[in-house]
Amino acid sequence: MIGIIMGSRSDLEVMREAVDTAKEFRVPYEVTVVSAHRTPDRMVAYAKGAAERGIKVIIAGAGGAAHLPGMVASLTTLPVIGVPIKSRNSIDGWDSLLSIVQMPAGVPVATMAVNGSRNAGLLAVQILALSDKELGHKVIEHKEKQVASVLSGIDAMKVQFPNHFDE
Ligand code: RP5
Repeated sequence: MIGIIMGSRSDLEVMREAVDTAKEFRVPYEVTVVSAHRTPDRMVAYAKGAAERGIKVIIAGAGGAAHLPGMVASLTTLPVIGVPIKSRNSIDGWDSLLSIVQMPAGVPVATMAVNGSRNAGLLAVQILALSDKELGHKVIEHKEKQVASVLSGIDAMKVQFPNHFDE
């Protein structure tokens, strides 16, 4: 199961893509709000109980002084994927990005791009696929579909630009 958490309900718009990715790959998930600053006790309870509840990987999105992913990573041995959120009063997302990416050695957080919750979902799926053959096949299929979609875009461009490169 993937545990998807975010610092505020206002982060849901961005984090929805991580949820949609879990749904797309039919991976069980759990979603909730856990704030490092506003509900610190809930954060400790969540992080400490996550493995026992069957969570294998945690996706944590947060904006501003985004301490949630790092603090959760400090409280669990599960892999934590951080999504820096460009929230309302943010400094263009830089505040969230730097708060999440600059972890001290010993407490890793796999930091995605700003608002990169699609990739957070995909990375979580790929981690789960290491021990799930069927899911591994779905990941390969997804990559193949991606290639096919780029190639059909190239075909469409060829009509417009006759001078092109072919492998
Ligand atoms: C952070 O503060 C949250 O992750 C959110 O991105 C930001 C703003 O939260 P709200 O004031 O909208 O609840 O903790």
